[in-house]
Amino acid sequence: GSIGVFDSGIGGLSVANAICGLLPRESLLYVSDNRHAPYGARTDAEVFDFSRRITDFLLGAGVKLVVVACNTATSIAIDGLREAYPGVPFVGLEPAVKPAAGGQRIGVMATAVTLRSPRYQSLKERYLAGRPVWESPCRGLVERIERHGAGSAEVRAFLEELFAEPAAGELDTVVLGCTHYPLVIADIRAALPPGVNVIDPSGAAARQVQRLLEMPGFVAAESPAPARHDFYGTGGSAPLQRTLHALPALNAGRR
Ligand code: DGN
Repeated sequence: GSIGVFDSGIGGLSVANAICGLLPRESLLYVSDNRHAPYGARTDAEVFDFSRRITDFLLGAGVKLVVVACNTATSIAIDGLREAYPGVPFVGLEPAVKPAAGGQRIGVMATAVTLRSPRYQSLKERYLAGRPVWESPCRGLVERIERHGAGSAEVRAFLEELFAEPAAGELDTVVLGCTHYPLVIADIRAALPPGVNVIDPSGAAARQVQRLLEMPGFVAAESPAPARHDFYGTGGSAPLQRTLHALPALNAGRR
């Protein structure tokens, strides 16, 4: 079986790319639910329903593990998914608050849904209690990344303006709490002063997948077979196509 990965759009490709870098023999099946994006603008019930339908599709295609490569869907749906699919291993994505704890002036970029979710609130309580944290729902950034991609004038202008907010002044640590943001990490770094610690959780998520696959019951991918990477977009594939060009490792296994 392959590894199932889904997001509301192309954001989860940042996670898929990290998985592929760490586990190059594993095949991937990726779903971009761009017909229903952005999830940040949906009700909790809708996000849960989309997540269930995608999980059904992935399991029907024989995946051995499901990566919820979307902070928004994780914060709303992962508990319900684990309950609804007993025995299916799920890996979720959450704002990497713990590794940010060493910072003095911490910023968290995530969707509004993630920022107000009890899961994020309790992570913050646990690791950053009493510290001032600058939070931005980055309204419109996911759409700009989907539409225009990394390095575009639209994304760059958005980030310049975002970090020019007085409240964002002198950040030394920035948490990427939405899987779309690592796709534009170079633009984020360019918009910040040098030396800011930008935390991308996709490597940690990939290691979590690796740990799960090492547990008894999983069959390791066979070495001679080349890994296969399949991508579906529920609302068309243009953003996927464009983004995959920039991710050669994923592109190489594309069928
Ligand atoms: N990529 C999703 C996340 O990590 O939260 C958000 C995209 C969206 O639908 N707003």
